[in-house]
Amino acid sequence: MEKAVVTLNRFIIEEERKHPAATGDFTSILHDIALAAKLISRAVNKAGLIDILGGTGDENVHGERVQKLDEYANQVIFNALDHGGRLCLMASEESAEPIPIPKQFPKGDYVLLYDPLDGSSNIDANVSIGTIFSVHHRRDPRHGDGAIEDLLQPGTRQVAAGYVLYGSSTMLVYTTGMGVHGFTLDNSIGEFLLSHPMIRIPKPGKRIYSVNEAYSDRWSAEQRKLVERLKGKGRFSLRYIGSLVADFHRTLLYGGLFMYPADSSAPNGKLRLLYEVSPLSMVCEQAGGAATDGQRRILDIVPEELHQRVPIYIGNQEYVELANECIGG
Ligand code: P6P
Repeated sequence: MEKAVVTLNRFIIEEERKHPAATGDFTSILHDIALAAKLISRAVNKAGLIDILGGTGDENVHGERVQKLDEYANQVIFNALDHGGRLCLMASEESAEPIPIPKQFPKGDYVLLYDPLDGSSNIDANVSIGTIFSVHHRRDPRHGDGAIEDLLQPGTRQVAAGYVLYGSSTMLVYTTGMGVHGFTLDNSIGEFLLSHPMIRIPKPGKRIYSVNEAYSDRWSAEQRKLVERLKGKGRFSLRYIGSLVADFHRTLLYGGLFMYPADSSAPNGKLRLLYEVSPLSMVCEQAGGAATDGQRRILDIVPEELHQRVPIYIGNQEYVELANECIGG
């Protein structure tokens, strides 16, 4: 008998059956995220063929040049999730303010925060890029529109987190707190199929450290000491793609330590807490790894603003603990 082909939908429904409290809301949210991922994957894979490369000339809230695919991905995710009646508010890296659910649609009990297309500066070079998402339950069971406090929640409160990697294949990796599961898009049938059940970060992890060493002149003495200590632990390789989802996915599957530290020009690092670092930290912890800002567990950090940045040390526990020792003192 051939092994059953487990689609994302089948997997989510089977997971939902294990949890009587599950209302099906999350099933619907993940289904809609998967639809958006398929549409973005199609556009990313065609990017070289249609005039969608290059900038729009516009800039996003962070003053970064917005690539056309960024805009497309941002719109696709909003359009896939604005009408399902499960969300009461959204937030995107591409939008300065929270994104309300259009008044003609019902409001639900969850909020979605997302980076629609991270690593977009790599689009023209055909380097893997990704979407990152984080789902929280609204803070209190009032109904109607959500509010900023529904978005500013610590990572420990995430009900789901994950990412989509648009690379040699398109993978969706997510967790709802019961392990990490990876699905690979089979374009011939348009389905995400379970390809990596219960992902665990290898222990011991490969001796890989991942950081942009070009900035070492701007690092603290403690950061420089950490990299020297890592190198001193035996032959390490440096791998840095410069696309967060790709660097994180490699760290999750091979082990190692990914870092985006604070430095003299970026006192809180570059990566955003709510829709980049926090969801990836939940995935990493659920796979047996760890994630800190050099001192605090990422998931414990209570956000103060929507686009807040944090330094990140994420990967094998032993390497993250070494980072805490060096950075946190
Ligand atoms: P740097 C891509 O622009 C990004 O936001 C992340 O995907 C990536 O990890 C980081 O920036 C790379 O930044 O400063 O090393 O070029």
